Amino acid sequence: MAAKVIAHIDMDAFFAAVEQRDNPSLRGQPVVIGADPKAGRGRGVVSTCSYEARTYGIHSAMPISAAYKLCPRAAFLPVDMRKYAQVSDQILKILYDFTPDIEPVSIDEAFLDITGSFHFYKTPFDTCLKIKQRIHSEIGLTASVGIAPIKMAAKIASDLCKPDGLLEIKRDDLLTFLWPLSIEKLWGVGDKTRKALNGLGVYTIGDLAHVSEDGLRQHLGENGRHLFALANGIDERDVHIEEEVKSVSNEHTFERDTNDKEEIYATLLFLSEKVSRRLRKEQLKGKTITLKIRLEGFHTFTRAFTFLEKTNFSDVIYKKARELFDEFYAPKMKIRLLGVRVSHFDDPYVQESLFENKGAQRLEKIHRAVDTIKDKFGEGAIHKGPVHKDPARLVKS
Ligand code: TTP
Ligand code: MG
Repeated sequence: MAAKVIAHIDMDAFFAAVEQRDNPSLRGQPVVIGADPKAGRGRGVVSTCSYEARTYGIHSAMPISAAYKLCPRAAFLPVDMRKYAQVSDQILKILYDFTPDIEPVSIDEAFLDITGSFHFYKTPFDTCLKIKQRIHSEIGLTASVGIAPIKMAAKIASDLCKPDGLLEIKRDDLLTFLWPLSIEKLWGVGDKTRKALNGLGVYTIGDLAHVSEDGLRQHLGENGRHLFALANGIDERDVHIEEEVKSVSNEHTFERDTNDKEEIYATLLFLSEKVSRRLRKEQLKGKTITLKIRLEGFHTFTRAFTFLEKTNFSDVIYKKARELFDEFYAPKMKIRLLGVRVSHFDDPYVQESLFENKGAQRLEKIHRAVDTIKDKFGEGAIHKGPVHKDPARLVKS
């Protein structure tokens, strides 16, 4: 198996760092992002906090009231997801300048397979230094980066060098790096497995690498074999890149065949929004919109339109889908199923900024912010235009 070079990048105190960037008076101060503390009686938890606040013992997921007790003078700020999602997108754009082989893991974290691209910047270390520098100069934030031949070690490395760190584990040093670490650092070792392993006298990754594989399998089953491989520096998981998508579509079958225009338009809007959101998630834009209409009796028709420019905006998709429907529809037709599809993509990694005007970029940001809210609070959180009478019926068919 050819040696891989994997980088794991994770932003430092992400939400808090964005707030400190945007408000200089917060820099160097304890900052807690999360629920409202209401003089120590607030409910809810800490999302994250600045490194200054961490010296007081405050950490993510702690009750906000406990954080307040530890440091009442800290600045307590609400979560501004819209802003953080925008910053996250900007960071991702920088990463795509270095390689298309990216697996975003969370809002502030991604794996990069730089095996085939690091030579542009001489070494993996220089490549990741450049990434850190660009994030710092263009976004105004610090990131920590781990480099290793396997994903797990890259993630451990980025964690160990925080904040603002860069740590490379070379193939020859991989086991020397891993073996002194506690087994909790291994992926897939939770509390239960840790206790089971401790019972076998296994405390470090090195201990695990030296027990018998068969014995481990007896105690832990298939997971035992997997952990044994990890402890020996073998992790076959590649950076997971989305497979090429040829089209993005969504369909809805009505419970009863309908000719109610209001219901039909609301369904088209719902389908357009879902397709639009999927497209943005996959970083895709398409030129062709296809409307699928099935009438009572299962006769199915499609109507398509190709734009001059690619889009992933729900309003554009909806408007065209509705036009196509109106052109097709004749009185007395009863509709059984509707589908909206967008296709005709180019290379998703081709930067489009040269062709896009500022207005389109702004619109895209707004769409992404809405996506984030829907991801967090569900499909019903935000509606544009007509609201379907009974959204519960509109679950994807
Ligand atoms: P993390 O990367 O885990 O934390 P962090 O970036 O704040 O700090 P570190 O320097 O240790 O990486 O999470 C990224 C963001 O996700 C974090 O800024 C806030 C959010 N988050 C929550 O909302 N709740 C949580 O429990 C955690 C862990 C994170
Ligand atoms: Mg982070």
